[in-house]
Amino acid sequence: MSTSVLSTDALSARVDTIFHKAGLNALQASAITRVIVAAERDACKSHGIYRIEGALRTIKAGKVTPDAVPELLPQQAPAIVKVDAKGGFANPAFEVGLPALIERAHACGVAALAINDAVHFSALWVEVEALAQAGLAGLAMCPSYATVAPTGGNRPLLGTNPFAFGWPREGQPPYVFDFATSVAARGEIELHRRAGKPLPEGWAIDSDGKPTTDPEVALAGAMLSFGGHKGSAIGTMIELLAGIMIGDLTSPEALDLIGTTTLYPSHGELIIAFSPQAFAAGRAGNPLARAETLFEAILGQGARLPSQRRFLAREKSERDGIVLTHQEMEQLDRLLEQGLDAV
Ligand code: NDP
Ligand code: PYC
Repeated sequence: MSTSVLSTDALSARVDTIFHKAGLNALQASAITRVIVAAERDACKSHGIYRIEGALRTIKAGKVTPDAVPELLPQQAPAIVKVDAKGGFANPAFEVGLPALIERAHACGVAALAINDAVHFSALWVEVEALAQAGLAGLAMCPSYATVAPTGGNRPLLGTNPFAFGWPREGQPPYVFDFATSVAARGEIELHRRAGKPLPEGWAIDSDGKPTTDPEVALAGAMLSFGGHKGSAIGTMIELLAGIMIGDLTSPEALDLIGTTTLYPSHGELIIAFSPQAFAAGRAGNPLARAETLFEAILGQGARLPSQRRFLAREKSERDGIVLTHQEMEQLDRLLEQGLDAV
């Protein structure tokens, strides 16, 4: 298979140009470029450059506001920061809310950022990593659109509802996990379809509720929650906290609004930041040092930490460049040349 190698800057320039040409303002284009390129750099293919096409389709369909400028809303409660994404992508809204979230979390010990009216398609680890860089532990979560059957059910209702956690570490990358609450992200099913590969068993059911390993059939049927009833309950919690509680759409409502899973859904997101130092104040031991003992014990058994693969991939990409296949390069060239006409 022939491949090309691009630096992070070179890939960013291409992706940013694609989005500028598609009509996004600089704020929207640069924020979604950062998250897509970061995913590609970290070998998170399900949320890397493959996501460009979906973003272009969503722009072309008029389902995202291309010139949105997210607004940090006036503070109504000391530990709640709210950003109105104004119909733009969630990523610039997060960047607008981040400084206030960090400041409030250090001041109050815990604070939350609610993002409303955002179009969402990205990985969440970027956000909890940004909090960890500021010395904060963080949780991030959002609904998606209805594609996952609740355990015991047989039709799409919950979203693939991602859930991410970050914990700061001194002198090394943070402890971060980030996963869909479905067995796999929907992007993984699409990547299997494109590669003509069957799905592993247990990922999905067909429209009659029977198990399937055919990606096409799975996309028309329903995905399954990870860990059965446990993932189903966590997915439901995310609908409650990051949908209903923040006054935004649930996954079934988001699908009803957009009417298709080929465009990106509009909904909210909830990010919670905790100051380990504030919570541990007055108790014995430094929380960050105690966490290291736990991580060492995990590693000591031969297990790996979540994100370890990703940080290694990042190191390699930063050292050697990002490797793209011939097909991926062709696709980038096509999107650069044809813009919205390509989708
Ligand atoms: P994965 O199953 O690929 O990975 C989940 C997490 O588990 C990662 O942090 C991963 O670290 C870690 N992990 C994997 N294997 C091991 C192991 N053996 N030991 C320890 N840790 C391990 O994630 P998903 O496919 O479920 O999700 C991928 C992305 O999709 C996420 O970033 C998520 O935010 C995004 N997503 C976004 C949605 C949206 O609506 N915006 C919806 C659904 C998903 P590592 O990366 O190092 O392998
Ligand atoms: O991969 O499940 C997914 C997904 C849905 C929306 C964005 N990513």
